[in-house]
Amino acid sequence: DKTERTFIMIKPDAVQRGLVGKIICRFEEKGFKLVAMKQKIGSKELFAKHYESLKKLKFYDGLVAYMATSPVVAMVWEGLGVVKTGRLMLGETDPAKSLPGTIRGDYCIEIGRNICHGSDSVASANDEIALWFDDSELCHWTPSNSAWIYE
Ligand code: YYY
Ligand code: MG
Repeated sequence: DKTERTFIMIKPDAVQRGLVGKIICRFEEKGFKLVAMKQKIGSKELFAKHYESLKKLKFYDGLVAYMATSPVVAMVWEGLGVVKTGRLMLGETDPAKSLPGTIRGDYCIEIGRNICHGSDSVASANDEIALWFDDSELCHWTPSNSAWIYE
């Protein structure tokens, strides 16, 4: 339903490259609702948990170290089908396989510098939102344009 939520993170490379506004803009213009947002330098412990499901993979240690080097922007977006649509908007994990028009297809080149994260299922979205945000940080609000986005 319309209250489905996803966790979207603007990674250190995108913050350093000044792409924060452009990435936020994609989700805003689509019509999704911003529920929470913060910039933060995450600890290695936080990223170790965030990427726990990838622990056995060879790039895991480097990924965790890299993500903790510089600020990220963590966000919660809400809307109908936002988990799946959010992933489509991001593109493929490998920017080289991402179509133009997707965020990764338009703004990056290498898999290890793919500028954004998006939850891959409703269950992982809920886990990631709980890892990154307190309930008190999630805004309960009704955008004034809701009736013009949903019929
Ligand atoms: O969900 P998504 O970010 O698209 O990919 P994951 O398979 O969850 O991997 C997380 C993250 O790890 C990916 O965005 C870049 C990095 N990574 C990598 O550096 N090298 C790989 N071969 C695969 C993933
Ligand atoms: Mg993933």
